Amino acid sequence: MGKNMQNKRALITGIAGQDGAYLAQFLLHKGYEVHGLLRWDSYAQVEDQRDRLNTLRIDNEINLHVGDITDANNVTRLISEIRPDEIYNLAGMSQVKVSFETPSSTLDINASGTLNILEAVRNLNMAEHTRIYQASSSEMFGTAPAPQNEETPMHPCSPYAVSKLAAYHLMRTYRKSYELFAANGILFNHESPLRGEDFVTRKITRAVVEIEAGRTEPLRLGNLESLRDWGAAQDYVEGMWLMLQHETPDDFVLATGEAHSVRALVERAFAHTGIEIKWRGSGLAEQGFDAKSGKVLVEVDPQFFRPSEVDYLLGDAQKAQDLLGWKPRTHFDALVSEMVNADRALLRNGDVAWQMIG
Ligand code: F7E
Repeated sequence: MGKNMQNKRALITGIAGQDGAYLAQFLLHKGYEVHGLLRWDSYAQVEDQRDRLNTLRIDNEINLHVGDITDANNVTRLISEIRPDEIYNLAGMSQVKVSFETPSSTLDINASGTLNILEAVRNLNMAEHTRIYQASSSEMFGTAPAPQNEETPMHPCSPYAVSKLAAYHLMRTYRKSYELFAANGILFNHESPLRGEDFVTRKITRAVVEIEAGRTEPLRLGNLESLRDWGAAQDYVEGMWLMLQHETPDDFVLATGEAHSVRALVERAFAHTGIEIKWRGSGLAEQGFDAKSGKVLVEVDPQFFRPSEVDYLLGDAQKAQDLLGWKPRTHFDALVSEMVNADRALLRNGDVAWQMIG
């Protein structure tokens, strides 16, 4: 797709991820020329990264570049060649549990990667031309009491959260020091049928449809008590865009204002297939079973616990509503139903992968 009347050009790092794909789709609809960064691991990996863009049937409409945000030279060259009006930095290591295993690379990708983008825009004297969005995270609040908003002091408790908090402060520092248009979107959990299967929502919806189709292995999960504010990714990418259209750069929470436990998510997803889950036992011995057949469908597995857990995230997105006119459209129940239905369709099409789910 070429330039358009509006002539706006966006660069999305992390375009292969859930948010990258939906944001690309959203910006294409708005008439943007969309550029996206794919990480180089191997040729096969680069091809795999097109999966979500293929699913949305937009991969031919995007200018894809191979690169790496941890490579400052690469980032500077790409930004100077593309000269984007808007950069959405969605690239990152996004798995909180994995960050405990790979803290150094997590810091490198999430914090130094963001710094590379800020420095490139500064050094190329593009501060007046280019607006930057940073994918900050509700995980930065950590153990801070709920509900959390832009004023809540942050108490991160994972390498992931610390890396995101560093990037958040770099954005604020560059905004103040160099008058860069640098906006942080502090997004609470947001999900969709394109969510990776290692996040709890998608892990649950996939397992539920597989169990419905005859899988006998129970679904194994970690902490059933954690509370999260789960919204829909497609609603949230619109909020990212709105932040860069605002007259001044600022920080905004995007959230639904409703929290549910992992346990409630399990119950809701099974309910969608007509199964009522009952619980017995406690701690690691707790089991979820089918109220009708008595079959054990859910077990607790210590391998899915984290060294330290964020118990309760519940966002207050009043500021985004007041200043950006942003509001989430999708309710939790509808989101879970949509994800279960999408996984059913995938399964019908022969995409059986329950051995991948732990
Ligand atoms: O975990 C619990 C787990 O991995 C949600 C990322 O997008 O949102 C996401 O981070 C909760 C946690 O997401 C399993 O302990 C129980 O309390 O789906 P999750 P997350 O860690 O909240 C934030 C906003 C981000 O920024 C991140 O990038 O579910 N949980 N059992 C489990 N979680 C997983 N993954 N697998 C389990 O078996």
